[in-house]
Amino acid sequence: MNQDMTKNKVVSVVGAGLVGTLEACLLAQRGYQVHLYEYRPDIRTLEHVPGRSINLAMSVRGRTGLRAAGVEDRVIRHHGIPMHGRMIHNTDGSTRSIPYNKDRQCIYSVGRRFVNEVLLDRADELPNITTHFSHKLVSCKLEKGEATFLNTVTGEEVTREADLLVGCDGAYSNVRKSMMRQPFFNYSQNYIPHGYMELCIPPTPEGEFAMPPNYLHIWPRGKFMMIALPNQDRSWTVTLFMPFPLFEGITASEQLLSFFKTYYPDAIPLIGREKLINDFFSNKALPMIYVKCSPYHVGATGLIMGDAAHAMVPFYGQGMNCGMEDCVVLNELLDQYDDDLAAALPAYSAKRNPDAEAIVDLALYNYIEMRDLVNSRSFLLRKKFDDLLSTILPSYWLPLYTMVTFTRQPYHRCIAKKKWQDRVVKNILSVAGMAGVGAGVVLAKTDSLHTLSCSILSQLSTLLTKTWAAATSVPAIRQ
Ligand code: FAD
Ligand code: EGO
Repeated sequence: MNQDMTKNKVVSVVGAGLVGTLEACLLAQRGYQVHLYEYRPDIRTLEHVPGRSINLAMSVRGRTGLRAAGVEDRVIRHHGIPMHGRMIHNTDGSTRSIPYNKDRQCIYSVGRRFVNEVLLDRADELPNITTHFSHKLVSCKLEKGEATFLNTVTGEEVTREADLLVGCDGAYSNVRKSMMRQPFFNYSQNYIPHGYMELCIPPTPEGEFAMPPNYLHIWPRGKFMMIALPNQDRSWTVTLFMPFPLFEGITASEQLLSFFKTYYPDAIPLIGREKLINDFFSNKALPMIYVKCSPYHVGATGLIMGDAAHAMVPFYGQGMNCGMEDCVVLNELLDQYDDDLAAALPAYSAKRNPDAEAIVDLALYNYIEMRDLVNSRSFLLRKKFDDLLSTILPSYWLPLYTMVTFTRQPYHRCIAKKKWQDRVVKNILSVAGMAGVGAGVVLAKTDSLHTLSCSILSQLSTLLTKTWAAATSVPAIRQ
């Protein structure tokens, strides 16, 4: 790291959420003079933080980001609850659990607020970060690194010109909005028909978790689905996903109860009948959006990261993880280019865009898969099938979820490998089919047994050749 290149450079980071605060820390560690601006007041001073999803699933990509800022242990040890597998809830109230894998790998349930606070505390430890809360970005000139903020306490407007302006201002990013005027900037946003609502399972009267705590609980029901992640206070945050018209169709308490009796009977006593009714009708179902755009930079002076660059639907638990990995990738490129922003920013866009779009697609694909898994049995079956193959071929057959969640292989390579796996499975199935036909012929014409076994053998050798060809055509398969 070349502190001479950075110590006189000023960076404005917009948004002190999970990604902005981490990015501010990493830039400050490199020596930049960082100004971190946040629309909200300092969440550490608030009793209740308004906004989305209370807890999140943190996996290896997010942890790598936290480690770079020196706070991985603080977050994981003090605020993380390990989840070693999923627990699937059937409509009859019975449950089945499947561990993530044999090596006791796990994901962690972390409170959004805790993670944000640890990162803000870390930012305070770095003398070259100045935080500005209650500052709302109102406009910016990316090609000059300039941004204007409204101080929502005093009503004053302040403008800062910086060497670099980094937009980490979330899915509805204002920084991104101003990128849209740049030529060759491509952008798309889509809403999905589902909304989500957060409910809560309180601790038992004894102050214990009401369900086994070290699992991600899932109620797969086709078009509706529900999950629950544990909180540090031994409550659970339950997230109900369903199409908006269905949310809107539930207008009376009896309707809600009969819906839950049919699909989530075991959840009624856990949440509590009265609390369920209260919380459901005092909450609002929230929309889910995904965003793709490129490039992520403007010259050597503007950049967007995190949800601002690639908001995704939450069905893979990767939004925060991907955003934190963004910070790691940029850090590596700044190392590589000796903090020459004119070189590092285009390299970042080029490197990160295929991976960010890959996980946006994967999350969407999972949304469709989850929607089609109408019952717990189909969910379990699919997971067992994945596990079987990775037991047979442990070194290079990892289930997609495992690759995405427990490795740092680039997301686009996870997709390439999954496509290769699907081709292999298809070939195996087609050979098995042909063998089946062959067996039929054997029964009919026992005297042609020899011919037939020759034909099966030749099919098998074709399969092996194809599999080998496919394996060697994806260089990523052999790490
Ligand atoms: P944000 O967290 O949105 O932060 C943006 C910040 O910018 C905010 O503090 C905001 O106040 C500030 N801001 C906005 N506009 C302005 C402005 N004009 N001026 C100044 N400041 C501004 N991810 C996971 O990895 N695992 C999960 O399990 C998971 N579950 C999820 C469940 C749900 C229901 C949802 C909706 C998302 C989930 N995510 C999950 C995704 C995760 O929440 C996001 O990817 C992550 O919060 C992105 O961080 P960010 O810092 O880019 O944006
Ligand atoms: C066959 C079976 C194919 C988020 C199952 C694919 C997602 C998908 C929203 C879980 C875990 C963290 C999550 C698994 C699949 C978070 C997650 C999964 C949900 C919903 C979620 C898994 C927050 C998909 N990880 N996951 O395998 O455990 O499998 F159910 Cl609705």
